[in-house]
Amino acid sequence: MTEKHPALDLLKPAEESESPRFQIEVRSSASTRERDLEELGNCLRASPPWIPAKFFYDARGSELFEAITELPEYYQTRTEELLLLGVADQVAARSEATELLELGSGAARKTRTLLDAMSRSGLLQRYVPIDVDPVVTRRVAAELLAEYPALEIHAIITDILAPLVALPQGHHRLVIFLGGTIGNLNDDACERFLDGIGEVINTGDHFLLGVDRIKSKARLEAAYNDSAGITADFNLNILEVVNAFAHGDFDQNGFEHVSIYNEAKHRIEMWLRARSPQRVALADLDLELSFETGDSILTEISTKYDKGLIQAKLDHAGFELEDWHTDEESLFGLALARRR
Ligand code: AVJ
Repeated sequence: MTEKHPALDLLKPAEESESPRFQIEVRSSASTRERDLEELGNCLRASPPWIPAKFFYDARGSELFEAITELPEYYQTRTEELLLLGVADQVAARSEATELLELGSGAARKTRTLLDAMSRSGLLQRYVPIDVDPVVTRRVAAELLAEYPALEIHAIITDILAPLVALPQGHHRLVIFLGGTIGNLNDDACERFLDGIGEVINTGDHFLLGVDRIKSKARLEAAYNDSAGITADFNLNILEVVNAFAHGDFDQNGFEHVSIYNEAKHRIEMWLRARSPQRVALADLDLELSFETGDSILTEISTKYDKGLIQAKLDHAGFELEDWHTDEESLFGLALARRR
C-alpha cells in the first residue's frame, strides 16, 4: 500500500466519503465567476439597466428575504405553506411519485411536507434537489438523510435556468417549483423554462408549480413596500452584493427603493431610483455608469398569474393541468400538471 498524504483526501470527490445514499453532481452549467461577470456587465449596459435577481442572495440578502417571508404584508410564503399542507397527500396520490425533484431547492422548507406525504403513500425512494448553491444543498441533504432513513438523495448543482439535461430517471416523478419564483422570469424566459422541463420528463410525470395570483394593486404594492422597510433594505442590498462581486462603488444612499405593480404586464417591478446624479465605477467589469436623478435600475420582476394564464403556459409546454389549488382568499395558486 502506498502512503498517502492526508491532505489528498480533500481532493477526493466528496461523494466517496459520504453516505452511500447520497450523491452530488456538479454540472458544467453551474455558475462561474467569469460567466456571472459577463452576464452582469451585459445587464448593466442595457437600457434600462438591470441586475439579475440572483445577486440579491448573499448572506445578508438571504437573511432579509427570510425576514420578508414573516412580514404581515407578505402573504406568499405562509399561504403557500398552508396550502401545501392541505394538498400534499392528494398530490402524492395523484402523481404516485417515487421521486421528488425540486428546482431551486434551497433550504427545502416546504420539501418536507411533500416528502412526508410521499412516505405516507409508501412510494418515496429518492429526492433530487437541483440548486445553484452547493453549500446549502449539502447541508440540507445531510439533514434529510438523517430524518428519512430510507431516502436516497441525488443532488444536482446547476443554474436552474440553464437547459436541464438528463435528470435521473425514475418510475413516476414529481417535479416541484415552489415559492412563486417562476414570477421572476419574463415571458420568454418562462416559456423556455417550462419547455425545458417538459422536454426532460416523461409522459405521466407530474409537475407542481407555485404561483402568486393576480390581485389588487394596493395589496400587491403593500407586499413589496412593507411598512418596516425590509423590502427596501433587501432591494438596496443588491448594490452591496454587486460592489463586492465586481469591485464597484455604488452608493446605497444614492438610490431609493421603488416597487410598482404594472397592471398591463400583471407584474410587480422593483427598481432602484437615483436620488441625485450618480457616477459608479465597476473595476472588474471595466465599466463606468452615470445616472441622472430619477434614472432607475430594474432589480426584479414578479409576475402574477391566474388559473387561465398558467394553464395556457403549461399547455404550451406539453402539460395538462390536473388540479388547481388555491386558498380561501385567492392569494396564491398551486398548479398540478401532468406531462402529456
Ligand atoms: C422569492 C422571487 C418569489 O418575487 O415575491 C420578495 C422575492 N422580492 N420581496 C417575490 C421577493 C421582494 C420573491 N420570490
